[in-house]
Amino acid sequence: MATETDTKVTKQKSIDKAAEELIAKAERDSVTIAFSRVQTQKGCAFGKAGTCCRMCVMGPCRINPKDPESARGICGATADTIVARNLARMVAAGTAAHSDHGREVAHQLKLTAKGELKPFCVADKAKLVKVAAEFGITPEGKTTEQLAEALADAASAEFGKQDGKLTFLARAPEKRQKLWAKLGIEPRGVDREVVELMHRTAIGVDQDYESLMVSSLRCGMADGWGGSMIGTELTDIMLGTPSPVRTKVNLGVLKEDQVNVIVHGHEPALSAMVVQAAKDDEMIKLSESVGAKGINIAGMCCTGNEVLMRNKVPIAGNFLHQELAIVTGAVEAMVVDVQCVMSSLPEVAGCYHTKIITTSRKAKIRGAEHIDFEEGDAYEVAKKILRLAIENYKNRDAEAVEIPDEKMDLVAGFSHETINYMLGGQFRASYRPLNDAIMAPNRIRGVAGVVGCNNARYTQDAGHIAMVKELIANDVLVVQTGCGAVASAKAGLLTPEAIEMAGPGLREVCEAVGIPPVLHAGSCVDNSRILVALCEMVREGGLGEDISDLPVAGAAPEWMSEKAMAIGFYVVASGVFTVFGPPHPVGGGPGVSELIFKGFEEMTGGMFANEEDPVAAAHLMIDHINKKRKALGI
Ligand code: SF4
Ligand code: MSK
Repeated sequence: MATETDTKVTKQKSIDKAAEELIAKAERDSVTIAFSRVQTQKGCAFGKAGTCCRMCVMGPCRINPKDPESARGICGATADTIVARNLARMVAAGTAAHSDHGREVAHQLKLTAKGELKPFCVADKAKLVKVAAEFGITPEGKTTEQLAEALADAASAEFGKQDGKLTFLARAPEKRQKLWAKLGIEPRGVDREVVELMHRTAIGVDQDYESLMVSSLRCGMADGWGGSMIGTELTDIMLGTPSPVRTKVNLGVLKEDQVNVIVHGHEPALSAMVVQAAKDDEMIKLSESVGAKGINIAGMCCTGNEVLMRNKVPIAGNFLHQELAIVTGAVEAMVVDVQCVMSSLPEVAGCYHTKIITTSRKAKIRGAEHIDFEEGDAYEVAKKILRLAIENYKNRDAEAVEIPDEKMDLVAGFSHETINYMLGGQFRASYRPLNDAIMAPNRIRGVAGVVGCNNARYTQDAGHIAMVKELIANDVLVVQTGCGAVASAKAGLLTPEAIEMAGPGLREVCEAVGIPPVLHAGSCVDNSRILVALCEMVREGGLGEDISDLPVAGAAPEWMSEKAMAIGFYVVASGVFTVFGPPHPVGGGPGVSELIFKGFEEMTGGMFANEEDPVAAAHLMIDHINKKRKALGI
């Protein structure tokens, strides 16, 4: 049996002209980047099918279903057990990542409340009061800081809780909550679900693939309704709840005559401070003293999405743009925190003059400079980072600079609260107009969440753009987060002008309300905003009693991260049909495949599908939306 997959690496590397230009420059500069490494990393057929087990050192065991002699691992594990364990570990890792992010935000809110993380303060007091109430904490007799500290403690306790259930589950429709209770997938505490799933997947523990998959649903729920939701809500309280902003996207936002600093990763607190410090007179003067005309901050990946929505900072790109930004030769510093930061950055930076600065104790990279950001004076840490970048400006080789001309306008910042206000107005905020537009014939057919990453094995952004265009042309309102949102932004789909590409019904509504047909709702953890929006749609009435009744669907057309798998599991557990582009690594487990692609629907009302062709995938979503419309009699 072949050990290499037949995974084709698509010939066209990106549909983004800026990427094409810089991929060519990297080649000329003899710099190895993901777009070149993917040509030599062929992958493994067993890994792709999910049938390689490394849970103990008697292995690795690889299951070849066509060969009876290798139908089981040494311990007797079947293909389905191995496939389920591997998939479950992806969910556990993805949940851990989002949730440790959420935990960090809770910790930062507590430090802020105690005045130990300067100069942060509570930015959204109204949201603080509202979220605190959900934890049973009243503002009476408390200062804003005391209330914030009490909420931070309560939110932190959600991670270590051993019994009961997560507080935010109460946001879901009653029918959904009852179903979760019946299925036994209400997460007790975030950490408990991750630890238990890791335990279950160790050699000789849970060997029943169905039991493993149900536990994975519960663990995923701990992400979406736990860690991620805490991350989103507490970040809003600390840094401000996003509202629509208009700015620019793509590598053309870098400036030839300024000190360029890119903030990259997922946790935005320090980056927000870097943005603020870049406006400091002292820093501007310092940049002028080295011959620059100021400091230009640009975002990347989800830290980029966060500072884009709250600070109107232009965003230089999505996941596969991170190395390309360095290849421009115009970036003085790339400041990274956690997640989706390529290990290759110091090596690529070594070919130019860029400084890679890690800032989280949890995420260090050999060859990068580390500046710790944990507590104390964040503003001083931000200034220290900027000083390094400014000093580095003199090392820029003007000959090596090539900034693509590509940049596009975008509107971002559609938090659940904003959608509410925009649809219903400041004084009668409501989802009623959205529900009415869905219930009316020939207006909005339904809503799709198109989220997730870039994947170097697929043409960058092609899946996102083809899918989103097909959906809006068929009157489906699209909500996006993460790198998918950035892909659409680069293609001009996040502008009000994109209504030209929308079907007549969607176009009419977007024109009336003044929104683009594709809404940027934030970063990866902000998929929790989509959950809240779905709950509101049910609560508003007329579209059924549960999330699974809604004419909605989800997709991750270019996913690659374990976090995307965790998101998929909580979205399906919440009752939403979800299509992944790159296939789930379950091809070697017929039982697991049958369960996640069919059986889950009977259990949760949601299920997975795989479809690599983005237009065909869009039609799976549209068919599902039509099915739900029919069931609702609309
Ligand atoms: Fe092989 Fe079983 Fe060990 Fe996995 S747990 S490596 S299947 S012996
Ligand atoms: S950054 S998880 S590549 S969306 Fe959130 Fe992008 Fe995927 Fe990372």
